[in-house]
Amino acid sequence: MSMNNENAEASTEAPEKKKRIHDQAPSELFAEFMRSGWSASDLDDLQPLEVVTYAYARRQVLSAAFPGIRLVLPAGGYKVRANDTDYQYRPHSAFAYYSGVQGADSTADAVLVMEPTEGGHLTYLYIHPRSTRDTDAFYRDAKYGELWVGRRYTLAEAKARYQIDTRLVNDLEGFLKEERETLIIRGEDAMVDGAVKKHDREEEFVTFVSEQRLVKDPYEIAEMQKAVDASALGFNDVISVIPAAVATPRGERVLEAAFYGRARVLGNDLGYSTIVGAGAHACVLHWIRNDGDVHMGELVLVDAGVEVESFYTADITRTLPVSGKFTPAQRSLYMLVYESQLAGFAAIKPGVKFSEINKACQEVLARGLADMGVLTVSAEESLKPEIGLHRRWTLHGVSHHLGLDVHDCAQARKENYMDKELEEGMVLTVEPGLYIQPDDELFEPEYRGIGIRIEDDVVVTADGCRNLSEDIPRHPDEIEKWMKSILR
Ligand SMILES: [Mn+2]
Repeated sequence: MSMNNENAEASTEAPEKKKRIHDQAPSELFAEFMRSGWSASDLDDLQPLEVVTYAYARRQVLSAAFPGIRLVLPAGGYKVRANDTDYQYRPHSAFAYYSGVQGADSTADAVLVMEPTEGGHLTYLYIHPRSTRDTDAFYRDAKYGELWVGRRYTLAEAKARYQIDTRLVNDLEGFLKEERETLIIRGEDAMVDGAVKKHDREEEFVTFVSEQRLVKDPYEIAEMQKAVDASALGFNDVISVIPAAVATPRGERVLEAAFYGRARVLGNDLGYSTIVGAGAHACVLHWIRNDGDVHMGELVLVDAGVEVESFYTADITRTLPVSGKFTPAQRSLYMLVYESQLAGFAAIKPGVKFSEINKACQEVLARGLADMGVLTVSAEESLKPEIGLHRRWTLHGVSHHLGLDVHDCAQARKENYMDKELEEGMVLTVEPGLYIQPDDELFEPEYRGIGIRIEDDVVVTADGCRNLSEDIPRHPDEIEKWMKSILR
C-alpha cells in the first residue's frame, strides 16, 4: 500500500502516547508553501446525470408517505478491513436510491436529508466536499485529503451533477440536534445515530424504503440490463480460462479471478462474493472459499454478478462441464433443472403471487425426482408443504427480488414480498437447483457430487416476463456450443 506521510516527524514518545502522524501540525512556512502555486481546477461544465429525474420522483413518493417529518438517509462510512486499511467503499442502497449518487463520485459519510416544508420536503445532500488547495487537509488528511484518496466534488459540482442542494457534512450534527421529528436509517452512521432520538415509526420507515424498490423504474431496468450484459462477458472470461483453471492448483480461484477482472473493468465491483464450486463443491450453497481444484469430467457451478457504477447488480448462475461436454448423468440432472426453470419463467406474470414461482419450479423437480425413484413418497405427497422430501436435493427457494442489493427489498414485509402479487417492473431471479451430496446413497454413484443451478434475471412485463440474461446460453446443447466457440 501507500507509504507513511513523510511530512510528519518521527515521534520519540512511548508508543502508547504516540500521536497519529497526521495530528502533527506542519510548520507555518511549509503550510504556506503548500497552499500556493496551484492553478484553478474547478469543474464548471458538469451536466446533470440521467438518474436525476428518477431520483426526484422516488423522493416525491417518500415525501408523500412521511409528511411533516425530517427524513435522514446516511450513505455510511468506511468499514475497517484490518488496522488502517478499509474495504472498498460502497454506499447504503437506500442512500443511492434516493440521491442517485453513483460510482466513484460516491464518498463516505455523505447523508441525504429531506427537510419537511409546506407541501412536501426540501432535499439536501450533505457531503465532504473536495479539500481545495487553500486547506491543509488536501495533503495532510490520509482519509479524505485529495493527494491521498483523490479529488471529490465541490458543493457546487455535486449540486450540478445531482441537482440536489449541497451542504457540508461537518455542519450536519448541529442541524440534526435541533428538536424536530426525525426518521433515520439507524446503524449506518454513528454521528447520525447519536444525534437523533429513536422514533416509534423508525421500523415503518425502513420497511417503506425497502418496499418502494419492489417495482423498478425504467432507469433501473436499463441499469440492470447493463449489469447483466457485463456479467455475460464475465462468463465468457470464465470459460476462456477453464484450461488454466484445470492446470492450476485451486483452479476455482482462476475462474473467480477472471470474473472479478470483468466486474472491476466494466462495473463498480462484484454485486456479491462469487461462488465457484467445481465437482462436489457445487453442493455447498454458499461456497465462496473457491479454493478447490478443477478437474476434467466435473461440472463447475459459477454464481456471479457484476455491479455497475449505479450500484445495480446482476445475479447469474451457470453450471458448465469442465471438459466442454456433459456426461449422460450430468445432462439428465441438468435437464431436470432446466425444465424446472422453464416452468418458473412460465409462471411469472402480473397478478400471480411471488410464491407461485417457487411452486412451479418445485413441482417439476419433485416429479423428476420421483421418476428417478429416489423419493419414498409420490411427487404429490412430497409437494405437500408439511412433507417436502424432495427438498433434500432442492434446498432453497428459487426466486428473490434483485436490484441495488442482490437480495433486494429484504426489509419488505412478508405480505408485500412472498405473499404479494407480481407487478410489471419487478425484477426477479429464477434459480432452481439440484444438489446431490457426494455421500448420498439414495442416488447411483454417477450422480453423487453433482450440483446444478441455473439462475437468470427477469423483469415482469404486462403479460409475462422478459429474461434480461436470455443471451447467456442455458440449454446443454447451447452451453456446449458456447464453450466450443470460446475454447477452440
Ligand atoms: Mn440469486
